[in-house]
Amino acid sequence: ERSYNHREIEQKWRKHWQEHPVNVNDNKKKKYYCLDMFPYPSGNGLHVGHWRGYVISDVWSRYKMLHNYYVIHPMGWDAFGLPAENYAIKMGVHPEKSTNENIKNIKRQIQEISAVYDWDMEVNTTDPEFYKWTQWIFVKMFKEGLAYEKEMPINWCPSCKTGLANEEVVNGKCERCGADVTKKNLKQWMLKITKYADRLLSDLDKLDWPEKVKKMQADWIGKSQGAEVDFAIDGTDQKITVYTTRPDTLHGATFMVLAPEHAMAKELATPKTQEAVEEYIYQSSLKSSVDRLQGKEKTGVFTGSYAINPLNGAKVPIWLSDYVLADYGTGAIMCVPAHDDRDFEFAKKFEIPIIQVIAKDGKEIENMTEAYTDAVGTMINSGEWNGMESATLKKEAPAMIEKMGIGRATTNYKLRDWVFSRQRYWGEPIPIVHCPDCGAVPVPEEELPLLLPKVDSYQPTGTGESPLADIDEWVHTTCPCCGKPAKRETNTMPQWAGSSWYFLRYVDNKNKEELVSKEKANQYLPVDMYIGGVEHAVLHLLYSRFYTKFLNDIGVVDFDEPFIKLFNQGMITGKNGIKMSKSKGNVVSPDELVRDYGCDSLRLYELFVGPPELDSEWDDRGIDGVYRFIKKFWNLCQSQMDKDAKETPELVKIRHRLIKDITTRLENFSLNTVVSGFMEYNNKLNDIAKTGGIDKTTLETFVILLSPFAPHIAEELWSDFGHDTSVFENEWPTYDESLMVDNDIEIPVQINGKTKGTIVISKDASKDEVIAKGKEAIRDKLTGNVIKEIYVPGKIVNIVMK
Ligand code: ANZ
Ligand code: ZN
Repeated sequence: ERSYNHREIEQKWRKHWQEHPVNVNDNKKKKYYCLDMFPYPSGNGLHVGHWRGYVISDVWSRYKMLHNYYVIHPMGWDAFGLPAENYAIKMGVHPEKSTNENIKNIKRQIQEISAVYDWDMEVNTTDPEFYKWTQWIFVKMFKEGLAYEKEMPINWCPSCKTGLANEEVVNGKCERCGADVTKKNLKQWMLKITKYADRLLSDLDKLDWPEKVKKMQADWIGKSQGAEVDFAIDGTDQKITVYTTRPDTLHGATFMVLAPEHAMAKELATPKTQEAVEEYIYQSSLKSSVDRLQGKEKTGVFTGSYAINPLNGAKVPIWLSDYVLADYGTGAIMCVPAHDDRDFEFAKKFEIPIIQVIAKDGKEIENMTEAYTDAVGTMINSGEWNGMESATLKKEAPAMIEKMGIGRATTNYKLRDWVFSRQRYWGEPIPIVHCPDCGAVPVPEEELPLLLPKVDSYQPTGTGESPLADIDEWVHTTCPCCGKPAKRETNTMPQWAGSSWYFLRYVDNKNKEELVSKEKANQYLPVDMYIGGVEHAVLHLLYSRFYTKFLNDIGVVDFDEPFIKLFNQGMITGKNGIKMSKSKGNVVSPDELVRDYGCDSLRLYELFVGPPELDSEWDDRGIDGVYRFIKKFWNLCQSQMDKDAKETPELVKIRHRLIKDITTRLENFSLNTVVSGFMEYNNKLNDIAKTGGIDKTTLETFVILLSPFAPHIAEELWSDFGHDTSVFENEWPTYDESLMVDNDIEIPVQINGKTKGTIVISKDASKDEVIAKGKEAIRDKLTGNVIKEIYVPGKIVNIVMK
């Protein structure tokens, strides 16, 4: 009998699979596209947390292979962007060099997982042959009017010295470095993702994604329905339009608030208020939008002007306050302190009247201590609307307002257009030339890629210009349109650009003519299963859906959703649930674990640590248990291999139960319980083996079931069982419920009424069979003369002795 030597076996099979790939496209099989969120090749290498997602996706891929699919399972590198650039600056090496070194190291580490990645499909977002198409998509968007320039206050990270998308600002801080985000006025390239807001929202219904993620996307898109209402400015012929989702409360509007950035904010000031108004506008410009929304105490300034409520003619003061955002709705609101929390707080602080217009139980509240925000109750203090139900009115008011000519029904989205420029070096140059005569002109498609010039100084400038602006010979060019001297755009694209479409490129990564051929796209896409961390629930997944819809619209692909099914794995954390990171000093590298226990054990342990969708704490010591299981199963197989034991009804039953348990748990992605299931059944079989033999079919079935999880040992045992094919050429075993029912009963065996043992036997066994088996079980205790053998059917065997 051979003992288990993981190093030898794993080396042997890795080499073998390289020479004889197990996942081959014979053009007859159905396709299955199982995609990992591709890694960012940072300098720290992989830790056991990164392994988790890759093991899950590989198990799933191999499981699909065993269902006779050709599995598209590619891997690549998302290598442009801030983290790579910051790392390069810290280490004092050029980002291209450090990125390539990091890729090499991480690729080696990923190969240790022994996943069935098809490295011929590899892509790298910083490869000119790849980013040519990232730029091409931008040019197409520009031509379709979806990419445009706009001067606007953007989120600015003073530490990373670059602009950030809204999505990259978390609680007012830079998602990358944690610095407080401020505002800066810059001319930006924008992508009109808002044009797709409705489709991005309604098509969520088509997706087999976790509900939680769909909800996060829906909330981010933030569709709301209401009305715009026009208020005249007292004493002028101008008007201010507000956006409200509660037009039913129009009679209760006792003041109006404009965002400090509102175009009319300054004009509304009177000589008396001018100084205070300008100071307030300046102070607000220093705050980020999140700070403003979460600001603890309301601040504001009275402009000195009044607006006229178009419904009842009431004269209401116009204030400025930073709780109103300039870029949502119309940047101006009518304030109903009785029914809105923020307005209530503001009115209390600045002593503005509060008029209740919805009565909950028909009664007016004497002294309101908080706003009543439900649209439930009867209208009061509302002129002709008195007595109506507020919920009904809320729905009908927009149309009524439109009829009266004082406003119109509108829909608003929280989703903003995507700020697409970064003032940094390490990204795809935006392929635009600025011509004094022709304006912004795209680089001709046949001239792409527009290469990122090699420079020595790639540190951020902090001026709001990218380091590319310093390269004169690059910046100065001629206009593709009129040929006159012109300047290149010097901003680069955000990190998300390449990852928004990379999954399309894998299947046709060497195509020089097209981003992806129609034929390949239709053959292999969309992605059937996408596996990655939940931290990408909004950003990356929303951008990818937007890009796919755009490419569908311009005829590049025939589908409009990229990822049919999504699985989000939880994080592996260090002790006490702390995220693994170099700075916390709690990073566990897979390298030593693979060396000491083997890839198969680490793969199983990655799954065993906990439910895959939840965060799980890592404890190195636990891997021992998995290793023991593998060795025990190995030894069982080795000891039974040449025995040629017959299958018994009990073994058939166990086999079918094993198949069912593993299959249903795997289908439910309950991968940790798959592993515990293997352990449980392994123990059962070992117990049986103590007194009898295990038939080959049962052991081979176990090996096939184990193969997606621990591929090396499965391959080795499969070959030990005498096969010269790969274990992955099998079909996933199926089970038969009827063979799983319990036909066996347990019967105590007694001598003179005292239990001496038990037997397990078919409930249909005859009296003679039962008694023979019973006597056999207590043979060494049958020392006297047997005078009587009693069998109470299904209950008891009693041997009477003298
Ligand atoms: C009057 C009113 C009365 C409101 C009431 C609410 C309750 P969502 O669902 O988020 O779309 N609002 C509109 N534009 C705003 C802006 N630029 N900044 C901050 N707040 C703004 O909410 C829309 C509601 O948020 C609008 O309805 C408006 O206040 C406010 F009892 O108008 B409401
Ligand atoms: Zn020109």
